[in-house]
Amino acid sequence: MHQIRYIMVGGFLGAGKTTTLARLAKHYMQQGLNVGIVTNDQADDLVDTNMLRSLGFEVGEVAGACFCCNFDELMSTVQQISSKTRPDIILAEPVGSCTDLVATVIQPIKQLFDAEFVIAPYAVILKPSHGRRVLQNESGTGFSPKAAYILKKQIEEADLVLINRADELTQEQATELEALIHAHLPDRPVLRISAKTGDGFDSLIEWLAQDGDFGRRVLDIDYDTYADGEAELGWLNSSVRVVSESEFSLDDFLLDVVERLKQALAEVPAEAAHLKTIGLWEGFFGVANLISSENAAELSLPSNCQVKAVDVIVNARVACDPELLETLVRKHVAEAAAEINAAAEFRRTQSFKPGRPEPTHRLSAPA
Ligand SMILES: Nc1nc2c(ncn2[C@@H]2O[C@H](COP(=O)(O)OP(=O)(O)O)[C@@H](O)[C@H]2O)c(=O)[nH]1
Ligand SMILES: [Mg+2]
Repeated sequence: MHQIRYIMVGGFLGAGKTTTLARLAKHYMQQGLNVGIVTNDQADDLVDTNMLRSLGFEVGEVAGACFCCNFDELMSTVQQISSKTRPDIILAEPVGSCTDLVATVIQPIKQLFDAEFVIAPYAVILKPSHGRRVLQNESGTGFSPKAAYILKKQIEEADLVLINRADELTQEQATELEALIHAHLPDRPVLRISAKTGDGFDSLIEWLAQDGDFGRRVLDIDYDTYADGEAELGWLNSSVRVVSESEFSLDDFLLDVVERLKQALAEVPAEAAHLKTIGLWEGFFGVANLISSENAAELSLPSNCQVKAVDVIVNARVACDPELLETLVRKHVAEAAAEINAAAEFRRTQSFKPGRPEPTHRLSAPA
């Protein structure tokens, strides 16, 4: 029977999951394999889905609840992809504030859909900026201890921990991060990668190709702490049409939105876990990101195009009240638009605190 290799890559908000999956998808497709990607969020209008589709990948989306709480939809989304492309590989990106995915996603796939899937090693990305501060138990991480608990639990259930953004780290910084991981998780395999440059991907691909009994590290986890930690994040997904009388640079506009929000959040202060925006118009697209207060706003995928109108999606996950987040997003998108003599029409905005995770399944005895 044709079996699908299920590769899920976890990690905190802004760790580099989507960038990693896009690079892996490209690699597997170049090998002649059929690949489907499944994205996930608590609400609709995902930057990730739009970006991955714009890059030409086959993407299914589970929106409205995380994989663990909407397991059946994860499986039906995989089935939909299967009916179109007969995938050899499914790449899945869970929500960056989720953990306990071994017990609630991997083990249910293994135990309920054993004949259809092969489970690859579960790799979890450590985000250097927040990761270092959390693992050092530093105060002033921008997150409460409960939100920090989630980041720690995420790497605890990994078969393989990935230190991403190796392109930005000195040898010393990478060694320090590795030592911090090993202080928490002695003997856990750690790999340094850069999803941006592709460094370390040969080893990652070798790792992911292994057959074996992976995805078995079921967590001992306190769901009250986990739920409280998640609920401390303000979540916002907005879609906005921006129209001007004259042409403007799409890339400058996207970067301006993120820079204005970075500054506004620093004034509150409120720590951004991940703030991203995509602008789409007539097949062109650009993406801008902010992943922490200590990183610069960056144009991660330039469109290199001038437009008079653009559909913009903003996804923000910030340690603050969702109403405040919505106020700031509306204000600064409107101001960035006014700067280029454009009008911003907010079409749909969802802002909220994530609800308590209530997994569909929780299988604590590994198969
Ligand atoms: N410099 C650098 N930037 C990266 C790397 N991986 C991801 N990024 C950037 O980090 C931001 C968040 O990445 P993304 O893949 O969206 O993170 P996700 O939230 O985990 O899916 C984007 O701006 C990426 O371009 C990397 O290895 N090096
Ligand atoms: Mg992502």
